[in-house]
Amino acid sequence: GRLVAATHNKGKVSELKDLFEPLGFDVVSAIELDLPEPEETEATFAGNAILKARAAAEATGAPALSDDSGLAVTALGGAPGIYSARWAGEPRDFGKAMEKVQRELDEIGATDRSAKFVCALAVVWPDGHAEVYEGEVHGELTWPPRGDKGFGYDPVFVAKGETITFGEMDPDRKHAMSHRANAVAKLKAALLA
Ligand code: ITT
Repeated sequence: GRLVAATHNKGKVSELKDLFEPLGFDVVSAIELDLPEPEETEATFAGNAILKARAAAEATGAPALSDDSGLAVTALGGAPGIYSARWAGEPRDFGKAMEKVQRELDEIGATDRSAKFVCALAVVWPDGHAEVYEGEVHGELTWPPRGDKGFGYDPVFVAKGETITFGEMDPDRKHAMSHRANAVAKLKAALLA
């Protein structure tokens, strides 16, 4: 059936299409549908994910899938976290956002460069029922940024056991190990149960 990807982020739309079309869903994005972008007023990834999916489900009458995600840096107390997109300013500049992370780590002389990506995927059905699944991937931050694949903070993130950044990695390989892939696996298990 039809599934609205309740996101305005082109990187996420492309990853969600790659992940859900093989399951037989006809994925159409909030960008294609020209849906308004709701303000993210919740304090958690899961809260914001449900808020975004609910807005799209209500606007379209179709089931909606949203993704709220971000980078949580251990030495920064989990920042930027739910503010990961907002650290890139308006219009979004992730070069600046990555520099801000690096500057803040320098300022506190951090030796711990561990970080994780977190992804909360929410599905809201036309009857209003909501489900949310979270996935994570742990790794280390590198500097300077490397690679032009992926999006967002990918060029500074090296997943545990890897030597290249997500920005240097083939999309298929990222999709097999990412926070989004881990959340998708939980969602798939629930949908197919
Ligand atoms: P929507 O709310 O419309 O979905 P957004 O970009 O504003 O788009 P978020 O509020 O969830 O989405 O912000 C998440 C940010 O975290 C995103 O803009 C990226 O910079 C970063 N991020 C999330 N997943 C990522 C990934 O797989 N690789 C790199 N950065 C990622």
